[in-house]
Amino acid sequence: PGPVVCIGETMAALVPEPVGALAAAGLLRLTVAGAESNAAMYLAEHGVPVRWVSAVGADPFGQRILAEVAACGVDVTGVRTDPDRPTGLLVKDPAPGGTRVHYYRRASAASALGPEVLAGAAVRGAGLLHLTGITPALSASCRALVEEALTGPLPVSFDVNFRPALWPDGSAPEVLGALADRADLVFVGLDEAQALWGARITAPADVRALLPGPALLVVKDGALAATAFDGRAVHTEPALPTEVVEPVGAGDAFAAGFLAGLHRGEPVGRALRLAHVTAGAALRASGDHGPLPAPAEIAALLDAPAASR
Ligand code: KDG
Repeated sequence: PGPVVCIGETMAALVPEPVGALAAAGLLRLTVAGAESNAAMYLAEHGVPVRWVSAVGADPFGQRILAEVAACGVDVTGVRTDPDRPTGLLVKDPAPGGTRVHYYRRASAASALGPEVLAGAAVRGAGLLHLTGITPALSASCRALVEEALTGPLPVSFDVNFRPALWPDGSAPEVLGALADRADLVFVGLDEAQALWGARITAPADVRALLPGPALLVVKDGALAATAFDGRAVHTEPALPTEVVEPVGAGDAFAAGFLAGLHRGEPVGRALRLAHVTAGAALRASGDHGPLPAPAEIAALLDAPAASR
């Protein structure tokens, strides 16, 4: 198959170092954060040919993002540099119950992306488009991009990635539900599905009942397990116990691991396992992107019987 093409915004990201409350921080470490480029970076590290399509400002944050994403082996030739709009910024405020994120991204370079990128050279020959529910919240043109991708000829993988701060008008349940149901492969958290579509959702099967469209639906239940519905069977894989330094980015890593597994021709259960292994790399890092285990360790984790993992 052709390369995976990930499309979406990436921001410069500041995270307190050592990890702790932003209001008390002395030092902020500069990293890179963007759901789709995070996925692209992990995909590249798993050896999957991958391109990232986006826009950054003509500024040092944009240069830094391009350099970091490219350093992982991602093709960034489809990222345009916008002379008139800045790169967005995200600041993390880690707390014991989870990380709060503050966005400075309105009118950013990437918010001006639109359906025209789908006709660009970087999308030509793609085997799969990977998009998330962040993009339709960014602007009308970004939403049109996602809509058009879902009506186009290429298969679409869609990570629901509900970010409440991006949906002040409350339209997320309807918009994200309709988009997700038209994708070929969907990732969604059980807690995220509950937040979007109501407390009556208590199990992965309830999410499937709401989203019958995707040929493959993966429902993640946090640190417990993930369940995939592929139209024929239901596959559940327990998560791997790991230290959690800072959780943002784990969902993107999970999606990349799953897509990498499918790309290698692994059965769905092993692709879920590779997804958990990849998520662990993000969980153990203060930024969104952390190092993958060595290939031999990954292979051992994939082959280990469930009880010993
Ligand atoms: O999944 C992690 C992303 O949410 C983070 O990297 C920032 O892309 C981001 C966003 O828009 O929240």
